[in-house]
Amino acid sequence: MNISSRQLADSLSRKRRTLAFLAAVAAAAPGLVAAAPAKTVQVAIEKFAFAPKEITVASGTTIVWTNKDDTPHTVTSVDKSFASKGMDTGDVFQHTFDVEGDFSYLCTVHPHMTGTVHVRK
Ligand SMILES: [Cu+2]
Repeated sequence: MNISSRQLADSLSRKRRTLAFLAAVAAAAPGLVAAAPAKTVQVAIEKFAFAPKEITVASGTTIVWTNKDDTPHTVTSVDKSFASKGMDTGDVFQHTFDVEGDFSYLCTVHPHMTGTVHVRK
């Protein structure tokens, strides 16, 4: 495609006006333009349990699990949407929840260890 310098100049001018407009909107109402900063929430794996066992987060939140036991554990969702490898002491696993819903997970080494992440708007 061949773009004339005139078209290019028009296009750049439009982009500048758009940017100026967005900057003005951002200054007036930052919440409308900038998404809320991504949030991170910690869940401990401790004494053969997930703590907290149930958690409710906003969509877009990243949950970070940390194994605080001296025993290997996993974080494995029942619907297979996320799964850690075997986690040794101090290992972390993280997953970002973009889709609303209720996500049950367990430790595949100790299936009685269960947890649920509730993701809401
Ligand atoms: Cu386990």
